[in-house]
Amino acid sequence: MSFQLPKLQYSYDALEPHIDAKTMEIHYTKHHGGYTNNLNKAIENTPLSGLSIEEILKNISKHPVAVRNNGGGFYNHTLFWALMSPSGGGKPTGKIGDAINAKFGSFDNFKEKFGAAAATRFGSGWAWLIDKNGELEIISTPNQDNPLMDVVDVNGYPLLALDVWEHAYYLKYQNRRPDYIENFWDVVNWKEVEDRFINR
Ligand code: MN3
Repeated sequence: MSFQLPKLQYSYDALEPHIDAKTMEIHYTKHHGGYTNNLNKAIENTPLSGLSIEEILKNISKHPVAVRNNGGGFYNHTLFWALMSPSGGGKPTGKIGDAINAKFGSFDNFKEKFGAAAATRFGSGWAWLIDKNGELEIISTPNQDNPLMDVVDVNGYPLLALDVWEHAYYLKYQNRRPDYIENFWDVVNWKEVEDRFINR
């Protein structure tokens, strides 16, 4: 049994103008597709074959670097696509909206802190909103590491994720990562974030 590239739930141009169609197509087919294929190659005929991705990630320090990079890439992008929607944006409401206000004071404060984590991640990586033992926290990770891995500084359950690798934005935004981050807020699928928060 091998991992499958999950079907994208919207068309490549669905997140325009915030995420352009060409970036979406290359990011999904080439990058996510590549991580998926290379993960399968890395675990083929090993004891990891047949484990869930979460089971693999939680003990990632024990596995080869190819599993860390491609397993992270597989998981992170699967999550990232689901966390965006053509009908996304706006402010979080319900339980997640309340939790964000309680922790960060306001949605604007939260956006500023999350945006700073994304903007200051040097080189390639991700910004995250996580649930750490019932407490919301903003972190960032390098490369394809994520908060489920036993190699990162702060572990938790990922609620929101933003890919800040150049491949995620360079075609449209070039070096303007802050503009990409600002546009991300217009496509965030808060319903999905809340579902993750409630069912964590
Ligand atoms: Mn990416």
